[in-house]
Amino acid sequence: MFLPLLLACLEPSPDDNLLDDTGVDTATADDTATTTPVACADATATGTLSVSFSMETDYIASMDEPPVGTFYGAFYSASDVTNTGPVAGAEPWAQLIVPGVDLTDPVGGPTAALATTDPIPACEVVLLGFLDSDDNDIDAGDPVTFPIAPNTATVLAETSTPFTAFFGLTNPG
Ligand SMILES: [Ca+2]
Ligand SMILES: [Ca+2]
Repeated sequence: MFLPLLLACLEPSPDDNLLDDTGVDTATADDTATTTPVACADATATGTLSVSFSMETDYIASMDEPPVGTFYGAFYSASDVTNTGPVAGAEPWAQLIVPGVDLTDPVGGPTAALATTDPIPACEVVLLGFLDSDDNDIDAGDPVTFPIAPNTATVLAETSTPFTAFFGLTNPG
């Protein structure tokens, strides 16, 4: 019964538009926002993510404290986040706060599944967040999730999908 919903999510990717390219460049900022692979705002079904954590071991070696603490983050529409963070006005679909994240055994993880998100639209999302390894909110040296793969996930309707957040670097400051 979910097939129509899934099909509804399979909107053309930006690359598909090449087939329709008339050679006239009419792209605008608004066009960019409406040619995302999956439009979360249009999704009519929801699913959840079962979240584990992992981290680049080279960055663990550079930290002043063990990579242990509370994770603070949120899932956004993948199309709402750039390398510098959420675009203006972007609202997260689900907050994620997970105490007790411990990436020391095994070093770098992955951990077991430590949390399940609230229901999220069945679409492509990205996780933006940090591990507060020194218990003082976000600051220099805290592990962070860069908002690109593998911190992207496709939420499937009525399904809890495994997802491993990846701290690929530490906050430069
Ligand atoms: Ca901190
Ligand atoms: Ca820190």
